[in-house]
Amino acid sequence: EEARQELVQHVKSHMSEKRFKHVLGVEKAAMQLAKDNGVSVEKASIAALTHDYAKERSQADFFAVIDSEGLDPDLKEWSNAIWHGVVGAYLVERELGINDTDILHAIIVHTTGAAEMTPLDKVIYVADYIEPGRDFPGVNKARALAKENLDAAVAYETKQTLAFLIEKEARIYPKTIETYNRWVAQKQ
Ligand code: DGI
Ligand code: FE
Ligand code: FE
Ligand code: FE
Repeated sequence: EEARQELVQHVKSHMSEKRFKHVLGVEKAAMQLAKDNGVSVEKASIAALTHDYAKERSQADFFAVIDSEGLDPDLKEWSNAIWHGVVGAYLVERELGINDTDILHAIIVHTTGAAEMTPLDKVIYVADYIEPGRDFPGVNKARALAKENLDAAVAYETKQTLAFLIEKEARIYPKTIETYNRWVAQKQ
């Protein structure tokens, strides 16, 4: 479709060839997961195409958005890994003219997940992890889980990501822990 082609070209112009390939892979995975889970395939396509739109932007660009949108100043203590979704969604809205709050929310939570996730949020969160270009230990297990149960895939991805971050002694964004507590941890 014409609108999609225009969006694809705009997104492509803002990133490396490698990242653009990843974005197209996420779109493919997201459209399938959307279809399987009764989620809007069109929203899944748009959210997937734009989820990493801001990944190659400068710290100054993110700080300007944090200030102008009145976002939590503590965000400045984090890094691109957190900013490109949480803050990047505002750049998607401004620069790509995407106003759909379901899509923008899926972009905001695509890296960390959230305690409250809509089916579209889950589709993008999981598609980002299992897209065809991903190759890491556990990706095939994640793909198999995603085929049978989206929530199980959310839980697996969350646990693996947290374990990976802890292994390299990275700082854990509080929302990542909230995601773990909601989707992985058992009350005991
Ligand atoms: O943008 P992508 O590489 O496609 O994927 P992503 O947005 O899911 O993740 C980007 C990176 O963010 C990935 O290496 C894991 C990392 N990340 C996720 N949660 C946290 C985090 N990094 C830190 N420091 N803290 C987190 O809580
Ligand atoms: Fe642009
Ligand atoms: Fe991302
Ligand atoms: Fe991504």
